[in-house]
Amino acid sequence: RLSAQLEKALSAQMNVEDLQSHVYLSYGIWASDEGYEGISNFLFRHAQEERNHAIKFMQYILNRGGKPKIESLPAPGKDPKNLTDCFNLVFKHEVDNTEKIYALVDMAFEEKDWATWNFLQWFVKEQIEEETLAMDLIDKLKIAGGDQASDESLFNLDKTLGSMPDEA
Ligand code: OFO
Repeated sequence: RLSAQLEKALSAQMNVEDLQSHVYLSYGIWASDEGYEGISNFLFRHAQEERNHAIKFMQYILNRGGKPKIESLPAPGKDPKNLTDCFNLVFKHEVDNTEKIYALVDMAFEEKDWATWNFLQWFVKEQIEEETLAMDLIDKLKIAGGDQASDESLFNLDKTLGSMPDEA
């Protein structure tokens, strides 16, 4: 069975993943409103992934005899100022989340809860992928010309992101 400390920490992370999902939904709404349908679609799919992460935490806590607690979530915060800001924010959210996952890994290690440690390895790997993906977004936008990009390059970038395959 999970320790009370890990149960609480994993449950808090479940809520963090849900908040991430809301943040990406809000960025997706912003992007759609700005006319970037492909980028919006990409962000909405990413929001769904974060939701799935929350469910993974929920299910794991239940499987280990714990009881996850759904908390009320703060509002996602301000809209991005432009696409560069949007992708930088996505990267920042992922880096912050990686730190949270590492803190959980540390806690599982301290407690010698190897089942939880093993469960968390999926997220360690996932975070590497998500940080790489976010850096890739930033690079793609830079190559397109950043916020000074022509309509044509933005149109192409929007199309590319809209058709990027789903992840886990
Ligand atoms: Fe993008 O992070 Fe979940 O774990």
